[in-house]
Amino acid sequence: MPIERTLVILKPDAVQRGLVGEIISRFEKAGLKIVAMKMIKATPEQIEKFYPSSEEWYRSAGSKLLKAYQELGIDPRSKIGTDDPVLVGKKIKESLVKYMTSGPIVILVLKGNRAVEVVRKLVGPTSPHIAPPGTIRGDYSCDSPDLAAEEDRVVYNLVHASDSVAEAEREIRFWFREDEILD
Ligand code: YYY
Ligand code: MG
Repeated sequence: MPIERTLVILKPDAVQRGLVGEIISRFEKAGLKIVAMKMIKATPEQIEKFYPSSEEWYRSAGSKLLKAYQELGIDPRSKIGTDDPVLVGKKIKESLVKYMTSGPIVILVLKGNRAVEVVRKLVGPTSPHIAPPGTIRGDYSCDSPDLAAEEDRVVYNLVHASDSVAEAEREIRFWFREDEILD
């Protein structure tokens, strides 16, 4: 069945910059249906639990940042004090907690044909400076990992989107009761 549900979070920078309508509109125009939505100010405990604390997640996020530094010609040790992917991933998670709790967020469940993959495509790659024009991150941000590191934070990339069908179901259950999701 190609009909899927996926979880999207409009992060504090999207809300603060007044981009909520603009971003939701892109998902709607692509044919996805909003089946649940709420606005909250997340607690550090919620964000800590929402992003996995597994070595696999740390390594994946850390490796992505190390690759970005390499492409930008930057020595990771000068920016974040280590080049160990797992340690870098742990630092990313700490900064993510600060970022995601810095203001209100909007959480949505979107439903549609191959929703997980389609939403990731509309959102674009993690770093806005690489995200192509036409993607949400590419069109509304030019942040990059080197700039973020100068200011001791993660990249402000406006949107979270689930990256697999299994993760999407876990993430949806994390924020919504089944009776809060419409069909
Ligand atoms: O799925 P996506 O949001 O594109 O990236 P993840 O690897 O899941 O990381 C989650 C979150 O962490 C990312 O949106 C910003 C921050 N981050 C970062 O600033 N730099 C990285 N190299 C990896 C992650
Ligand atoms: Mg992710």
